[in-house]
Amino acid sequence: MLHKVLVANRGEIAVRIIRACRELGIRSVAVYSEADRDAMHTRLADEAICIGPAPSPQSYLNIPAIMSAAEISDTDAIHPGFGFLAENADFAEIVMASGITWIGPTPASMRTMGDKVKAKQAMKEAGVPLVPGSDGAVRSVDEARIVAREAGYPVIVKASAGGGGRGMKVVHSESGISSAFNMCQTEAAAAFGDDTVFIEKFLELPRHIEVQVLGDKHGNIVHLFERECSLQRNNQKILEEAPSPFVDEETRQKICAAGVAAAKAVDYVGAGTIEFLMNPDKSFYFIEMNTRIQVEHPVTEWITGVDLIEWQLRVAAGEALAFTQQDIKRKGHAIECRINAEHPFKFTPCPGTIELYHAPGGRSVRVDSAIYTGYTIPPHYDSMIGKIITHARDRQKCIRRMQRAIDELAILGVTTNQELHRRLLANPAFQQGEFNIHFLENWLRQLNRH
Ligand code: MV4
Repeated sequence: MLHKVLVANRGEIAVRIIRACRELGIRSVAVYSEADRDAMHTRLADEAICIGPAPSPQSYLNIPAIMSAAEISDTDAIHPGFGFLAENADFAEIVMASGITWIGPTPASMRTMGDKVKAKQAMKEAGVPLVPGSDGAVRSVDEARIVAREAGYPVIVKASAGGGGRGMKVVHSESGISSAFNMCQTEAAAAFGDDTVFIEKFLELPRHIEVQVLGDKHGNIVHLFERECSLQRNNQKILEEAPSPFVDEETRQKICAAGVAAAKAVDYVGAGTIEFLMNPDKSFYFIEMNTRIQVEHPVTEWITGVDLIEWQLRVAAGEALAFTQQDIKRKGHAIECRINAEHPFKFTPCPGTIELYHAPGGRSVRVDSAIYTGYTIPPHYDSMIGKIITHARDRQKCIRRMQRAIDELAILGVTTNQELHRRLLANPAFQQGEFNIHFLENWLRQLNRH
């Protein structure tokens, strides 16, 4: 097994990884910026090394500083968490070239999935359903016009190097195709240094459903069912759950098999997520794969009993999965509410000092956070300061449990989105499971009008 893991991240995910290491008897090394001297991950790790000033390009994205910290601490593996360097294949390669174990997939898997045109080609060959549209890159306005007419409007023009909602343009009729194509190409070149774009039919009322997969270095790959991630705003998820209230057993079997096929197509190692869009008729299509652990992994951990961070560490060390697909059973329902230090309805960030923090507890309530009374949230990073996760036998009980957990939560000194969660959990459409990726934004527009 691994002896010492450097955690190249901060916040609640760094704490989550440090805790997993401690339970496995692995020493942990935190790296921190000058703004994170008093951060929980800095305090909780066995060792902590300052890697630079507050701005992330000079600290959490500073590869030479992180590699120096790995060297002086005699680290034998690096866990990137999510965000920052987690999906940077060059970083993974540098780590491995230094004789350090990379806790994640191969750089080749990361590169294929990071390039959406390449990813879609691999998925096509693997028989994973794709959104109708261009077969690969679209190179000219004339080609764009032909492809869009064939797919039927509305269409969406996407940057191949984009993802997570960056570099996309929706086009409603042929009059808009040339400017959308040109803008998307120009913006992609500027933002990603790659002007490759492709076109898909724009799905108007889809849900965002994703499949968790886990692979080892011996060719074994399993899925851990799906998560419902439609409740988002500006491509930031607010509340996630597992299983999806919309997915029936037959559809579940199909979408999870598609997730495994997608992972197998790139010989996937570690924890990964295949994102799909699902239409109201339950047809579903691959959109992208995230080659990292995700924020919402706890809901999957709770319905399956599998510790995903533990298995990231084990498979990185070369262990084979100790279970097969048939061993993984789904039990009950789990919901996660992301707690952000921001205005609950305007979404402006609210950094500052937490004067009082009281976490909810009790039966089947989990809190993953990196805050404490007296902690000052720095303004330099993400506004997500923690997550509350609840589990129960069924969705209704799980919602009730989350309502009582949100009511117990007390954070004074900074404004959080606690009130947004209270309102959302009480919403009849949410309670009925009747929503798609546009629901939250439409509902907020209504709320803000009154
Ligand atoms: C789409 C789509 C509709 N049709 N593709 C946004 C994030 C990136 N992962 C892909 N995205 C979308 N791709 C087609 N063909 C709508 C979105 C989309 C979206 C997807 C998932 C979750 C939230 C979203 C919010 C806006 C748009």
